[in-house]
Amino acid sequence: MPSTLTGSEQAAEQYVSSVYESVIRRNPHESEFHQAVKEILDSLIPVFARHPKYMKHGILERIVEPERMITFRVPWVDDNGNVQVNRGFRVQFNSAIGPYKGGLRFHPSVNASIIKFLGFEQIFKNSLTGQPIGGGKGGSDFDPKGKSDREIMRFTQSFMTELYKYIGPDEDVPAGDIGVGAREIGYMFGQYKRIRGGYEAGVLTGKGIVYGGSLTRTEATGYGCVYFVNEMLESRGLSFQGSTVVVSGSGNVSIYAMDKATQLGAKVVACSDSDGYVYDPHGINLNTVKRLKEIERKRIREYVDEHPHAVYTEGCQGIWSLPCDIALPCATQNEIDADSAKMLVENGVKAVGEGANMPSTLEAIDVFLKNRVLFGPAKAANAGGVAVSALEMSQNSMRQSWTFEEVDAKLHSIMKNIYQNSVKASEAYGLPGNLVAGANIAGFVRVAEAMLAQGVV
Ligand code: NDP
Ligand code: 2IT
Repeated sequence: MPSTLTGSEQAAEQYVSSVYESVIRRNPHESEFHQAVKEILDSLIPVFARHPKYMKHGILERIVEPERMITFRVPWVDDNGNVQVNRGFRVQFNSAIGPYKGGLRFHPSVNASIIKFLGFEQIFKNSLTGQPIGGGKGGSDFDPKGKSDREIMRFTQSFMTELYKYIGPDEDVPAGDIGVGAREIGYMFGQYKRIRGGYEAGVLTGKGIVYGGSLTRTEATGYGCVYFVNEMLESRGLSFQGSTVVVSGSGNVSIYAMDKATQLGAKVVACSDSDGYVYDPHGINLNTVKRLKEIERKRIREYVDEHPHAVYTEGCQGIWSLPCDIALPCATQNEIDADSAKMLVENGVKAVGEGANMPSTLEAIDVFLKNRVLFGPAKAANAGGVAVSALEMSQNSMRQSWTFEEVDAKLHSIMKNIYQNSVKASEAYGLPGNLVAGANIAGFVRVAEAMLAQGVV
């Protein structure tokens, strides 16, 4: 078939594929990082074709290379007196538009590839929020499951005893992610404060309300995701009202996505954890999930003990076989593959909003876009969490705290802006309806302009 690409598009495509090949060569065996890079790079071909200046100044070669990648030993003593050793990570990916900002993940699957994919995504997500925050991410292969509270404290203190050297309110500001919530942030803040000998409230976000946290931060990612999906639905005259929703996961993002979807009149019929999923035809009882997960730290299978009409199924993948109008993947990366995406489409899904980071494989995204499913990509749809983290930093700098309603209103307007900017960018490059491309382009251009202005650094 003859190529329909113009000369400048061909040049851009060649340039992008040569950068992608070098990423694979220089970062072998990092499949998640390759996947995140591929998604962005493919979207940027029309941008380079139209603006060759970004190629000339090596923006892409620089943006795929972290400014700094730190790995460190985290030794700690468990409750049986045994020495345990975990590995800690922090990638400081890009500081063109602000201090590095991004969460910390504690999960046994954490490795350099996972941290780099998350840090890379964070650059563009943070840019989309319109806030002055660069991209970073960190974490450890520590598994918090089954650990006592004292073990969690000893581990997080040891982790911070190394990490503190690299972070600060104007340098790098971590927050939570999988396995890191208010409890872990509290212990890390305490240790940081003790080592530094000063009260630098803005060094971490997701703090407790009594010591500098922001109202609405706990809810922000899940609420923001639903606000974003709501914008997509409205563009086709649809709404959450009366719709059936399936939400994977039962952690922070999932719980508050379920909360807001329910507030907007939807019935959430299923949620999950890494063991399996529950289906409740009456609608998931959120008070039960919150108590089981936020307080008792139990498994989702225990939901059916209190709601006998609900059904628990072992294995988390099967949740995507449930018919629904709206699917919100809020657990982890690559949880929706092409087969799951096809099943969702066959069952009539109208919208997918990614609360988790990179929950859909590249093949699954193709299935959604080809079938004209409204698709809210992670870096746009889940940006509400980090956006409110940036608002927490602002409040800390001003030594003020805003009300829940004030922060929620700002979050809502940020999510609307992200939606509109993504739509505009997709249309400007001839890809209407493709918010994957729109979000990638809008996020990229702001960072690229800042990098151009700041010279080759
Ligand atoms: P939590 O630790 O609070 O919850 C994670 C949930 O996902 C749990 O239900 C967990 O089940 C499930 N899960 C984790 N790993 C897997 C896995 N490998 N397979 C199946 N299920 C899994 O984390 P969050 O809610 O904070 O994070 C969820 C997702 O949202 C992540 O992708 C995160 O990067 C992303 N995100 C988080 C933000 C935030 O503000 N917290 C902001 C933006 C994105 P189990 O308990 O069994 O492990
Ligand atoms: O993936 C994410 O955006 C987060 N885990 C939140 C990061 C933050 O700094 O609030």
